Amino acid sequence: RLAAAADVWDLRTIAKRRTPTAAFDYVDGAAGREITATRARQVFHSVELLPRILHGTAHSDLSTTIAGAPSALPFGIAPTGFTRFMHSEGEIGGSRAAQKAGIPFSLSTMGTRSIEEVAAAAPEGRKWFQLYLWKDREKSKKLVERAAAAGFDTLLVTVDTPVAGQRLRDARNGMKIPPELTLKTVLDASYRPEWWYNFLTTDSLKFASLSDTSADLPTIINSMFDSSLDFEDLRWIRELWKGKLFVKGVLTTEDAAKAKAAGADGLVVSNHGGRQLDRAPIAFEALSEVRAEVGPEMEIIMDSGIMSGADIVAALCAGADFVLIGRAYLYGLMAGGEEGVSRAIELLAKEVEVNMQLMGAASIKDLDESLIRRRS
Ligand code: FMN
Repeated sequence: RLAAAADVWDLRTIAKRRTPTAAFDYVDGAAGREITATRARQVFHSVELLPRILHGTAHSDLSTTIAGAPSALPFGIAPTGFTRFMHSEGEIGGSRAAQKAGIPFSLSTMGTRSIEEVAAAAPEGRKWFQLYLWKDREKSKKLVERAAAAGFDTLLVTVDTPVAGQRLRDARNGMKIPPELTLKTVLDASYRPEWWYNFLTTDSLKFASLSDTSADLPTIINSMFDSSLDFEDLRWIRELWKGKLFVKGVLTTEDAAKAKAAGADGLVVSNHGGRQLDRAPIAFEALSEVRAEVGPEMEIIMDSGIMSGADIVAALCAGADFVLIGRAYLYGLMAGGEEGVSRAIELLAKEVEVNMQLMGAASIKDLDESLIRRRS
């Protein structure tokens, strides 16, 4: 079944069938009217990739370096919370698939496996840790220290979540973490017995950093994290973390300049997949001005809206050094655990490769503005 999935959209179709509505919608949905999330995908439809004929590109090399170390592919896995809610293999499946593919895996502060468990699952893989700043600063400090001790090489500090975005699908579904057994969830589950079997027979109901009481997501996020976070805090984290540090959630040139001044090694230009501020700018469109602001040396990672290898190629041409995939990987996870994530990575990698060959690009560094054209 996974082998028959010809692209990430096919994995999404399988995921939808196999996952309870509340879990699928938590992944698939976004904030408000989902305007930013929708545009984040649509924007790629108006980018032309320019073919170069008779360019002698027999082979395209997809490997690159990011945050001071190699990656076999120009994309990695974005940090996502509550991943075992999507599939019982959760972060273990994701990190193993990433290790196998030779790409970085990012573990979220809201992850459902511990830093040490992920390190043990993928000892050879590159691991990044995503930090949300806790109200209790000691907790943040301890997490950062544990990530360093466990061999995580890069810290992503997410700054676009001072409060939880308003995700209307979750509100309508009455989505709770861990899920509550209600008539609605039990009925929904009767269509997806395998998901519930996996969920109830592993220790999936226990989430790493949370209590066992069931609550909706805004309550969880707003009670744990500090909405008064500012650039002083970023400087404090910069002092704590000796590895590479990227600020995740930058969309304007002003913020890019401030993050650089605060000592960030790189930026993740991202609108959180449209899950935070609906009507926020589109990451892809922000790329060239952010690049112009911070200069060619600072590394820029882009995410939000990536569903195909063509999207990845377009982002790299527009000024990103690297791309993260959020939902594209989670659709794979929901469709088939670790194997599904591997399938998503494989499909995207093949699409990147074929596009590069058709565009006459032999390596990732060949991808630049001259190979795309934006149509209005
Ligand atoms: N970003 C974080 O920094 N921390 C998180 O805990 C987190 N959880 C997420 C959970 C889900 C279900 C999804 C879909 C995204 C989450 N994100 C989180 C955002 C992703 O890291 C990434 O920015 C986003 O998914 C990119 O957009 P895309 O899904 O269109 O690829």
